[in-house]
Amino acid sequence: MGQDLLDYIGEVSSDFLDVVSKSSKPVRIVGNLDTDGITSTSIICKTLSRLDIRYVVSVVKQVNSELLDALKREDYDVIIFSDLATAYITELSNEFDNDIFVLDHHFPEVEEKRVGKVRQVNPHLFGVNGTKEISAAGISYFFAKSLNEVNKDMSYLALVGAIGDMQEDYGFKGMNCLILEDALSEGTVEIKETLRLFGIQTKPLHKVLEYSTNPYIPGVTGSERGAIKFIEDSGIELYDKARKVRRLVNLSKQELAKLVTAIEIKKTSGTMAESTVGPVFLLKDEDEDSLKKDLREFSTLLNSCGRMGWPSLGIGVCLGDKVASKKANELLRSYRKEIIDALNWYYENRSTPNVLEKKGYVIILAGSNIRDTIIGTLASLLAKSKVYPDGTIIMSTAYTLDGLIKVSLRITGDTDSDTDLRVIIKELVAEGGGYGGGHKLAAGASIPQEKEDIMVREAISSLNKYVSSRAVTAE
Ligand SMILES: [Mn+2]
Repeated sequence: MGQDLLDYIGEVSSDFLDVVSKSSKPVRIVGNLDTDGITSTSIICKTLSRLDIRYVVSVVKQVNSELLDALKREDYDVIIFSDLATAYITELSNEFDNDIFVLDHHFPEVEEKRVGKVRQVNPHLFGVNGTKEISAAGISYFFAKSLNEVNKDMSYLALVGAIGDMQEDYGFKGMNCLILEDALSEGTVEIKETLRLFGIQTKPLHKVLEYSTNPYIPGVTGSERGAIKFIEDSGIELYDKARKVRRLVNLSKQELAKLVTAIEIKKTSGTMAESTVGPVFLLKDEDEDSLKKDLREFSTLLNSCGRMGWPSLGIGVCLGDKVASKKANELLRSYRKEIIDALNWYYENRSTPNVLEKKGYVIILAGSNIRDTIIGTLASLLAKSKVYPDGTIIMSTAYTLDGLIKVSLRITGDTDSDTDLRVIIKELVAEGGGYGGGHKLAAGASIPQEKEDIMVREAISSLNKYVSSRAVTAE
């Protein structure tokens, strides 16, 4: 599985050591702002520290011409990009004289593994699905492992990165399984079969049910009192012998079965509750109430660091810094609040020109009301909820501080469709200026604010065209 890719990573890592040994300067690392970017960057940082190689690191929202200009003015010999720069291979090769390593999994535009002094380590070039089977953290992990087997102890970080990029769906696929095997054999991670509700580690049992939106449990979701009564009615003790509120992970198999049955009965239709029983991945040595215990919560914690403008804290968390972890926990609380504020703004604006609801798509124009790093999360939440029918395209936009509009495209429901949202992004950028890219099911762009009217007009015509062409194919 992915052996060609692993062989190539082996070649690239010795190539890397070779160029580093000839340089007297630190290695320059540039990573992406999201969970996958933060974990992949952290894996590289620790790997270099272990090799006594100095480095300078930054975490950025995206590569653009300003970033490239800034990098050109710097004085380094070797640059590593993690979880970004795939769309800039040609520019990097033409305009830079550095030895460059691009460890990424976004869809490649250049087919060559090496262009001049730029090495491209990308799973897609080896027939490995970089959208579902390995993330940038996974690529960085295999890079780290081929430099030194001791780096296998960071396998769990690669899994956190994969989770951040939504590559975990009741388990892992493809090369992510190889990483999971390493984590299990290292003994860092254990798997538990339980209700896959969020907060099973950190939140009291009744709080987990109160906050559960998937499944939505009538009379329980959104009601603390309802949740407590529901648990008592199911015949499950809410408190342990020490009179402490229990957590979902503390329930026995029988109690878990009771709870699942109770949820099944409470829900009026479907078997959603049953399908929410599945594997959760836990860090063995982490405290029960730590936000790093459940790898999915770990992923959310890092994501909030990035989105709230503190990616360095995320790196600190990955490298095991206690102070960083404490600050990150506080940041997560503010992040959750901002997301709830964003959701409230959306619901309040549904019948205004700020939220254009059309056949097959929705355009959300948040302006300065929602932070540009939160708007994509709002779009993802709406895509996962049942607010719109399956197949609805959600386009959300918000202003950035540097005069741009951040645009995110998502689609509701089935993720295996033929939809390619990058097609629409390309048309928007062609008319409105700026730049864009992403994945088939999650794409984005940055467009100058003065082009907002043109962008909206173009989006409507492009989305209308797209929606009607899909309707024809469907028939
Ligand atoms: Mn990624």
